[in-house]
Amino acid sequence: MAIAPHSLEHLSSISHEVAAWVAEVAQLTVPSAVHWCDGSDAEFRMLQRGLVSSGELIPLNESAFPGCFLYRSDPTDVARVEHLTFVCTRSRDDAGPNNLWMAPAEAHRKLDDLFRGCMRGRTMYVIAYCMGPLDSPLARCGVEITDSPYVVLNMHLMTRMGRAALERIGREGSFVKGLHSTGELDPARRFIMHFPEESTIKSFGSGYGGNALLGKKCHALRIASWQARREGWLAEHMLIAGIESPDGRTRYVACAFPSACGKTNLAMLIPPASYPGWKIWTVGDDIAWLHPGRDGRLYAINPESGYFGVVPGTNPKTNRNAYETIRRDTIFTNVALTAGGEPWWEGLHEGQPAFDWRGQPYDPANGPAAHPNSRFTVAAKRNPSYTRTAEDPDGVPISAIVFGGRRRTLAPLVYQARSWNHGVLVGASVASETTAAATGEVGVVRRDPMAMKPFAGYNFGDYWDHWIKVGARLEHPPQIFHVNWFRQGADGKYLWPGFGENLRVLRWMLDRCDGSAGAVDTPIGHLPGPTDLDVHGLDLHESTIEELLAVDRDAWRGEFDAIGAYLGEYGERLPQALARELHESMQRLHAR
Ligand code: OXD
Ligand code: MN
Repeated sequence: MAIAPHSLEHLSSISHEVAAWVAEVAQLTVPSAVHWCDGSDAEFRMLQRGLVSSGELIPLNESAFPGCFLYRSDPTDVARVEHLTFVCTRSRDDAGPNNLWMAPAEAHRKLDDLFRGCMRGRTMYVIAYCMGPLDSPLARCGVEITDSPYVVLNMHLMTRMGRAALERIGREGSFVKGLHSTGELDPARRFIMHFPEESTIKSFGSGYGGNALLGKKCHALRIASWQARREGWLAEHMLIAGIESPDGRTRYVACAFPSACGKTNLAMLIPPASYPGWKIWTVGDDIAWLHPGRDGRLYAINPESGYFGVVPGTNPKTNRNAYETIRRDTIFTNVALTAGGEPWWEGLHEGQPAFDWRGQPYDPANGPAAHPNSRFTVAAKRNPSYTRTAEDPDGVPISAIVFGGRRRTLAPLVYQARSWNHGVLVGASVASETTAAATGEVGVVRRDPMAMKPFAGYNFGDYWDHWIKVGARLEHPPQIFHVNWFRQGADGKYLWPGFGENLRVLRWMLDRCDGSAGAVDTPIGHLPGPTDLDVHGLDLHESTIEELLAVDRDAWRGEFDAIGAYLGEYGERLPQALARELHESMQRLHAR
């Protein structure tokens, strides 16, 4: 078996450490061949052709969807598996109550037993990748070893991978090690293990995005959040968008919403007709790495270079940019198929499904035609609202941080935190209804601090402390807000029109950052007063606006009791400053 990098033989800078680790993994997993990915388009097409001939990738209607393919995953392997995802630190307390924990030695033993000989008869792919622009000092590299060519194709779209990343690793010497095998896709032999102290990930038994594209959640959030704490920055589950106003200024926001709560839609928002001269630029739709800059502001890079977005619901009204982006050079996973070989999903509002996501003739009795967590993978540059600033090595300056969740009741449309530390409390208090992005019950409210519950690679108590410390270093910190686009009336209908109209709310936030918009002070923060939010031209009854901006003190007292109980679980690790914010919020709520 050849383990020397054929296609990369002219590369003298392959680090000894990468080569040694690849040899060690090959010895454990016994592949029949080792392919060092060079990241070229020729390689991408070659792997695509291979998957088409094995029947794993289905070419879609070439005239309507040029360069697009459908991939059907194993029906048991369609989402992240939080109940099988572990953080393996020497001390259990470092992983915290927010993570499942296993002792590193035990986790290595368990996983190495699974990996032993698992690539027999398969090719092992070595993917060197860079999270962030290749020339950015804020970017970090990793190497994923996988036996899944589908993973290679996705990593090609989602990261800067191949030769250039390998060269950077050769120069820097450091990289995150990610070992992945689909195994037999047996849910009983599926684990996603993180060893932050060793910058290592081991993932076995799943081919699904968040479990298998190790640059994404495993590296760019779980391992990176640990590295970020050590190095003084933040790795967050946030979109990054630039908002250009008619005066030509572009200001950037970073927004943390739980999975499948509209980050991609907001990042690609198209301003409504009533907002001429406004434009939204997409820097990222899922992950932000935030660094204090020398000028006292917070700067963000998007470590990814593609989107792995939720398909259902995408249509020209909800997200025209995404709808257009995914009409070419896209990998669809688990969508339905029309008789004409076009992809189909619920909420598309055109065409008819002929085959469901499992490939069975469509029968509504079997549930949705497309899986609710079906996905598109596509390069970010395909997006009409893509901006070159996504390649800026220094990142973009952030004016506002926005937290949000999916709440039928309670949380108003928008409110602003009083200060950075109060904003950390607002973020730590995020709760949201669960979605199909993770295996488990859907629609149950759970605490999801900073939308990072599934992704923080260490104890949330230490994480909030780190947030507070980062804030203290910022002379010009972003303002912090909370939004809830999902508030429903008694009839179960959404109160706020959402989508493009969300720009009205973003505008209020930016005006608050400038000090030019009004607000009323409430116990939970600053809310727009009746005339502060631009609702001109919206078909919204005055009472609906009142409901959207109402703060029900009784209900919030109950909420804060629940927040207090939740934060109490972090015991001694809960930072004093956060406990103080909590106490002061409660006092305000109980004041007459
Ligand atoms: C994602 C997720 O895939 O959050 O982005 O699950
Ligand atoms: Mn996500």
